[in-house]
Amino acid sequence: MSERSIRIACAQLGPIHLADDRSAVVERMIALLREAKRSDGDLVVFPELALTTFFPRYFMKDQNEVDGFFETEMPNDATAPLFAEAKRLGLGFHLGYAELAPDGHFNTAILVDRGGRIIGKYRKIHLPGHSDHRPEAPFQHLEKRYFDVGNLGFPVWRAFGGIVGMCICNDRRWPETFRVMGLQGVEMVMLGYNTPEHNIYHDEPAHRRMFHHLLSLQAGAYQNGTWVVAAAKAGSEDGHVLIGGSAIVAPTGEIAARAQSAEDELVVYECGLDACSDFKRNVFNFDKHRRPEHYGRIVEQTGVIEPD
Ligand code: ING
Repeated sequence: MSERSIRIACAQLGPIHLADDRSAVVERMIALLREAKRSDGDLVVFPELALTTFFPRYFMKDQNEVDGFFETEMPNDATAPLFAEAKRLGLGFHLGYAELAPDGHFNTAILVDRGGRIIGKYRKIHLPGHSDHRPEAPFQHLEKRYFDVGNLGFPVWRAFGGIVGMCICNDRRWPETFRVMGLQGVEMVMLGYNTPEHNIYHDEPAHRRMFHHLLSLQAGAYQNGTWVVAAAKAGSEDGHVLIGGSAIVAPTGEIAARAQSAEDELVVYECGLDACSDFKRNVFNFDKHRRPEHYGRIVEQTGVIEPD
C-alpha cells in the first residue's frame, strides 16, 4: 500500500499592521497559495487571526471597535477570493480568524477542503492574558476580554487521507490539548499562533520564547505520535514584535522543517502519516500503557491543591 502522506505548505505571515486592510492580507495569502501549488502542496496552513493585526494587544472600550476585527460570515467578501483561488488550485487550507457568531465571540480556526468546503471548525479553549485594562503595561493581552472560551472541544476529522485536528496558539502549551486529540487517533495537528517576543510578566531572553514554543510543539508531537504544523504571524506589527519559528514537527518530536524569516514564508514538507504508527503502536500505545484510574486530578481539579 502506498505511503499515506500530506504535502504540507506551512504559510507563515509577516506583520499585519492596524492600517492593513483584509484585502491586502488576502492578496499576500493568495501569493502563498500559488507558491504552495508550485511546490506541489496539498494543504496550506495559515496563522491564528490571520486577517488582521493581533488586536488583543490593544484596549478598546467601544465594543463596535472590537467587533470590527471579527468576521460574521465565512467566507465573506474579504475572504471569498482566497476560497476561490484555493479551490481553483485544488488546495485545502487552514485559516485562523476572529469569529462573531450567534453564540459568542471566538478565536476560531477552520479547515477547508480542496473543493472550498469548510469541513472542520475549532474555537480556542486556552485563552491567555487578562480581561482587565492594564494601562501601565507596554501592551495588553486581552484575549480573555474579547473572546469567549471555545465551545467545540478538541475534535478531529478524517480528511486529506488521515485523521487531522486543530488547536490555536496558547493551546499548544497545555499537554491536555494534544492528548485529547491523541486519544482520538490524531495524525496531524495544525495550529496558528501570534506570540509576542516580549514577556510583560517577567524578564526573559527572547531566545527562551522560541525555545518554549518549539518545546511545546515537539512534546505534543512525540507524546501523541502525531505531526504538528505551526504557522506564525511574525515580525513587528506597529512596533510590537511577534516571534517567527513556524515549523513542521514529525511524530518523532524532531523538527522536519522550519521558517528562516519573520516575513511571509512558505515551509513545505511531505508528511508521511504512517510514521505515526510506530509510536501509536509501541511506546505510546495508549490502550496498552495508560492508567486513567490514577489520573483523576487531571479532570477533577482546575488549580493546584498542595499537601497539608
Ligand atoms: N499568544 C501567546 C502564546 O501562548 C503567551 C501568549 C506567550 C502566553 C508566551 C504565555 C507565554 O503563544 C497567544 N495568542 O496565545
